[in-house]
Amino acid sequence: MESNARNSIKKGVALSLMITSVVLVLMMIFGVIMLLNQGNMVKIPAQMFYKVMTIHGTGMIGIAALGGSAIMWYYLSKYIHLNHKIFFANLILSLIGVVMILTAIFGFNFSDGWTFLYPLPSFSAKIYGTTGALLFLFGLLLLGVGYLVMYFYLAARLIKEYGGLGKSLGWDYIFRGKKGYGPPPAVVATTMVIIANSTGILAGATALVESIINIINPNFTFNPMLAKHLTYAFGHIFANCTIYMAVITVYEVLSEYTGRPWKSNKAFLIAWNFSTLFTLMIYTHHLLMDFAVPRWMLIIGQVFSYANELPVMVVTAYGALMIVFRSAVKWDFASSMMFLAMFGWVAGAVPAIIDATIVVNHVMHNTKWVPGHFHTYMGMGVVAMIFGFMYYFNKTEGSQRQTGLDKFAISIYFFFFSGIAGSFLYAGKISAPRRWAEHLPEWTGSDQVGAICGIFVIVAAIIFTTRFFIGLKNVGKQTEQKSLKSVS
Ligand code: HEM
Ligand SMILES: [Cu+2]
Repeated sequence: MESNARNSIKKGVALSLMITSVVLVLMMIFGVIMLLNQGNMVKIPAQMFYKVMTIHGTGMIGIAALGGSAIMWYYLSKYIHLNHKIFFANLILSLIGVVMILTAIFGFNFSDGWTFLYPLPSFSAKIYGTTGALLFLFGLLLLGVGYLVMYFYLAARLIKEYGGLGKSLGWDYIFRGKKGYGPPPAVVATTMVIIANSTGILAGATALVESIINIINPNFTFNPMLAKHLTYAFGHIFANCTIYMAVITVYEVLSEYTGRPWKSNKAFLIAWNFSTLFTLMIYTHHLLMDFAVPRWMLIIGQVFSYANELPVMVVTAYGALMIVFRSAVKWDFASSMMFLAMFGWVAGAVPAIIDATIVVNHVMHNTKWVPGHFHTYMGMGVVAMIFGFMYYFNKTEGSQRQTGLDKFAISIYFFFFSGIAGSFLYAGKISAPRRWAEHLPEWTGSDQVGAICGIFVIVAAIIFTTRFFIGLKNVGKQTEQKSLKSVS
């Protein structure tokens, strides 16, 4: 029974990873198309650029969340019993949402960006008709509902197993002096994500419903500033949580490869508690340019943005160094990816910390500096963790064997992704604005460098993806053999 349930989860995880890797490649192609256009190497109509930008942003964030969820389910199901139907329910709702979003963009000209900032969707509904805007907003809402169902289910499971979310965040050890180690890191991280992301999604759903009502009946209007708060609370938290789900595989892979368990000591638990709190507080760094926002809120946004990722990043990076130090770690695709992804995450946080400073933000926030920051931590952090996990999963459940091609692809991926991120940061430094289809001649050089790097990154991603699909052939057989072994 138990191993059957886990097998169904593995199948779900394999399916999600297949979808994730293919969509990643497609979205990367869209990314290169944008750069080719900005760099005047290929010309597409401006509206097409914004459609591509909308699908690239929505698709990338969505797929990072899907890949992260696959990681979370795979490891969490090692510790507690999970019902695979919930995982599939989220997957199906997500896919329906994605089809609606694609139809909105390419069938009905919706091109407002993934952040759907009110009242933009209402404006575009007036220009291009309500169908596109409504399809997009309902599609996102459906995605959000899928995730909420999944998080509420996981919350219920953790409460049952550990006696409360406080307990699964290790409060017994932090506040009540309980000795020993807290729940497994996978459980701690999942609890954090449940709390933060449910809050974020509820905020986002409120903003979505507001927009939908406004489009259906324009007499209902809403305070745009409140809508911006809700929208960015959602956007910030949802994007952030992708890494908090994906990082679970760093803990698991490094501890397995070194043969040293990654224990939740007190520092680890405290760090995750702080990050839970800070992640909820700091979205106001997206509103630093809005003079109507109370000053104290902006100060919270600034001060705690500095502090936000630091605790978890520090315990994770330090923990990763310590667990590997003088261990007999086997360096293969998975462990190297995890290690490099730690570097990508840390490197990506630096420009964010700079940007979260109010004075700098006024100059930098609408430049390509910001995409420079999040492409670093998402591309070389989250997505690298997902690719690393794909390899680990395949090696453990399928038939993946390391080859020279894999090593080559890893180097290509990191080298040229640094090129993309560097070209964005440089464009930010020379004041190229973000989200502009047309660039001035002095900016196009950085776009061209970015586009060329992007092509190499796509090549690496195609290698990862093809290798993953080929290795998956044996997933069923291997698990059968393994469960036979565990029976006998
Ligand atoms: C080959 C890799 C990639 C390339 C070439 C690429 C390129 C781009 C470009 C040119 C933009 C628009 C920048 C501007 O504002 O002018 C962009 C935006 C964005 N990208 Fe990427 N990207 C890549 C990978 C990724 C990855 C891996 C993620 C996340 C998992 C991601 C998430 C985003 C998001 C969220 C936006 C913001 C869209 C918006 O402003 O509404 N990208 N990307
Ligand atoms: Cu943010």
